[in-house]
Amino acid sequence: MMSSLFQFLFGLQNPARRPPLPVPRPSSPEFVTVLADKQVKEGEDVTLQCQTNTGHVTVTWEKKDQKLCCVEGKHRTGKEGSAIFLEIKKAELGDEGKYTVTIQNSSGSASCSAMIIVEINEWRTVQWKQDPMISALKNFRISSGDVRELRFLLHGPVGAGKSSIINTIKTIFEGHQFINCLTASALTGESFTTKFEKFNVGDVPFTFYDVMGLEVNESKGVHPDDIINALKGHVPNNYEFKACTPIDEDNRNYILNPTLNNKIHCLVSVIPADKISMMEEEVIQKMRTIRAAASKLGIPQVVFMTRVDQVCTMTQKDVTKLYQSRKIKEKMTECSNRLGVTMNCIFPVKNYHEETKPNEQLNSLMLEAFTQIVHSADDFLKRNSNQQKTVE
Ligand SMILES: Nc1nc2c(ncn2[C@@H]2O[C@H](COP(=O)(O)OP(=O)(O)OP(=O)(O)O)[C@@H](O)[C@H]2O)c(=O)[nH]1
Ligand SMILES: [Mg+2]
Repeated sequence: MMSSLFQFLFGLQNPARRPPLPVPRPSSPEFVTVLADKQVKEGEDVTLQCQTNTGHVTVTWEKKDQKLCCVEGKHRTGKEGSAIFLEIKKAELGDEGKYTVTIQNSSGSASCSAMIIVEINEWRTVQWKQDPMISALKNFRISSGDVRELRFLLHGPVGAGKSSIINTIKTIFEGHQFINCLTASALTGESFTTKFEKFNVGDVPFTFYDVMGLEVNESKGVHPDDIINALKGHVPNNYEFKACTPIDEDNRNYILNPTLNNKIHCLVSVIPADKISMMEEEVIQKMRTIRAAASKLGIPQVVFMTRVDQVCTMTQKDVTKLYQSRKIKEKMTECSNRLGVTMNCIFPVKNYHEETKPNEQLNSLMLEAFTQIVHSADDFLKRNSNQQKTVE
C-alpha cells in the first residue's frame, strides 16, 4: 500500500515516466521595425538596428547576399531583448552595400534589408552660391578686343544632354526656364539636333553651338570631320549636317578664310554618366579623333559629365553631395580612362530636365563648370592674339 502510494507519488515526480507535455511553440518571428538605409561618412561608425516581436529567435546577417564574415574590432552583432543590431566601426568603402538580417525560430523566419552608403571625404569643393559666379560672368570682359563672343561647341553621343546644357545655362542667365533648345526623349536612338545651331546666352558674350550627336553607324549622326570643320571655323550657322558627306569647299556656304570670330574657342565633350559603360567603342573613337584634332589646333577641351542624378541616389536627393559620392568618382574615372582625359578636366553637371523651379545648387554646379570653360576659351584667345602679334 505504502509502496504503491510511493510509486504513485514518485511516478508523478519522475518526468521520464510522464507522457511528454507539448512544448509551446514560440510566436512566428516578425519585424516590429525594420532596418533603415544609412549614409555614413568614411571613418565614422554606423549601426543598423531593428525590433522583433519576440526575443526567441536566432539571428543571421548577410552582406551583399553572402553570410557576413564578422571581423573582430570591425563588426559587432547583438540582441538585447527584442532589439537586434549590427555595428560597423570606422566605415570604409568596402563596407558599402546591402545588409540583410534574418530572424528564425521553430515557427518560421523573416528577413529585412537596408543599404549602407559610405560617403567619401569631399575631394573637390564647389561654391554653392550662384550670385557671385553670375555677377563675375556678367562682368567678364574678353581679353582679345577683336573677338565679339566666346564660342563653345558641345559634342558627344546622341542623347548625352548637349541641348539640355544650353537650356540650363540659358535658364540661369535669362532668369526663366528655357526650353527652346529642343531636347530629345532619352529613349530615342537618333539625334534630335541636326543643325549647327547657335545659341546666345542672355546679354553675356558667350555663344554655344549645338551639334548633331555622334553615332556608331557611318551613315548616321554627325561626321567627325564636320565637327573638326566647325572647330576650324568653316561651318556656317544653321548648316544642316549630312551624315556621310562632311562640308567642303564646294559648298557655297563653306567659310573659306575663317577668323577667330568663326572658330571655336573651347570644345566641350558631353558624356552621360549613366551610359558611359555602354557607349560603343566606335563612338568613343570618334570623340578621341575630334579631341586629337582640337589638341592639334590648340583648342582647350573639357568634359561635362551629365545625368549624374541617374547614377547616384545620394546625388539625386542632394546635388551638394556629388563630390562625396563614390559612384560619381567611379564614373569620372571611367570617363577619364575611356576618353583619355585627366580627372581635373571632367566636370559632373546636372541639367534641368523635370524641375520647373529654379534650383540654386544645380545652377552653382553648372556655373562652376561654365566659369572654367570661359577662362579656358579666353586663354585660347590670348594665346592666339599673341601668336598673331608675333607673326606681325
Ligand atoms: N536625369 C537627367 N536627365 C537629363 C540630364 N540632362 C539631359 N537629360 C535628359 O536626357 C535626354 C537627352 O537630352 P538632350 O539634351 O536632348 O541630349 P542631346 O545630347 O542634345 O541629344 P541629341 O541632340 O539627340 O544628340 C532628355 O530627355 C533630357 O531631359 C540630366 O542631367 N539628368
Ligand atoms: Mg540635342
